Amino acid sequence: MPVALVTGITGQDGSYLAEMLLEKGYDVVGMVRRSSTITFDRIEQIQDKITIVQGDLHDQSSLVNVFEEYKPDEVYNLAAQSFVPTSWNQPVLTGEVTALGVTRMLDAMRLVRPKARFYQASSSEMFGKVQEVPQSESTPLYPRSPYGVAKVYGHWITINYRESYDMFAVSGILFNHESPRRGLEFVTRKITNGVARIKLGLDTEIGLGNLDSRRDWGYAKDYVEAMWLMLQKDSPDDYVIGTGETHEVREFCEIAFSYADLDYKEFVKKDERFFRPAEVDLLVSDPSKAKQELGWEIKVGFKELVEMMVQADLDKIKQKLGQ
Ligand code: NAP
Ligand code: G4F
Repeated sequence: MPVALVTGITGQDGSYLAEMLLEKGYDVVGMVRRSSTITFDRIEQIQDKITIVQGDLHDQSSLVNVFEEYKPDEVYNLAAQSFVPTSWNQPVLTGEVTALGVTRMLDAMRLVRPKARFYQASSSEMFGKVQEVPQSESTPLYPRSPYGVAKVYGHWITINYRESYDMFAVSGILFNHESPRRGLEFVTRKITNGVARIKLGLDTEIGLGNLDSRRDWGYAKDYVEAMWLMLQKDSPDDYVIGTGETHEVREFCEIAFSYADLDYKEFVKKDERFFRPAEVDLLVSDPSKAKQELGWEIKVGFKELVEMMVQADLDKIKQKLGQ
């Protein structure tokens, strides 16, 4: 059985990717960082089917050890400090993990498993102040946060290792993707969790920042399929992955609240704390290369995604309340 190493397996994407790889017959090795409490909520259901190993993107020898012990055939580097606002508060840590962490992974692979295939989780945040609409693989990059800057480094070091050492290393430029497993601080889950709490009488409002910004939002489960497809190609290349549609945060609110028979205008309050020092106003992908060369398509559209997330939060909270 092929062995897949997944960093960031405890995160949203890592959990969906691990489930998909298991279905395809891989031995899945998930790298987790040491923590004083276990953070395995998203992988509880597959914990007995995967191998968990400790390692940290800060620590080179831990990565080399993982490569030596498990000899992966495919490596998915999903681990990162992935929350954009935190990157202004912790810019150095974000650079260490989200930027230099990629080099540490690539270098461990170069030394121990140079023939393995490497996927880097790059981001549409790299387009930032967009230089072109829609954004494709050839759109110039203009990041607007320390996170975006770190991802640009990760993107280019992946290409550089491919070109310098002839390694099979690809960069997937993924636009925002969401799910019921999304972290609670990201705007989509903050809204759907807030709607559920308001509907069930636990809260009376949600404080949000910029409602005008536009994102290209897809379903995370569709996006992990694209990661795998990129590593099955004959030769390595980089791909933009997104829906090709863009929606305002306001529109996300409208659909989420109306699914629960509520009017968002009554419950969403402006909160200055959630505005950013530099905003990414508009993201919209041109995923035509991925469609043509990978045969990749989305299965879940925007409205379905929003409603799925609200329903999942309603179910989760009702279960906690014993309803
Ligand atoms: P996520 O839910 O925030 O997961 C991040 C993962 O990285 C977690 O498993 C976390 O572990 C791990 N991690 C953080 N610091 C680490 C370190 N120093 N060493 C080892 N592991 C560490 O992120 P996601 O939404 O699944 O995204 C996956 C990747 O895709 C990230 O690189 C993100 O930047 C990128 N991306 C995401 C999107 C999106 O819309 N979701 C779009 C484009 C790119 P803990 O559980 O211990 O915190
Ligand atoms: O949900 P967000 O925090 O996601 P953001 O910044 O787009 O980043 C996500 O997608 C990237 C891909 O483009 C990933 F690389 C990254 O790791 C992450 O997964 O914010 C979306 C938008 C922003 O414009 C923000 O200003 O929502 C706006 N927003 C308005 N009120 C808010 C809030 N964002 C958050 N997190 N919280 C608010 O209260």
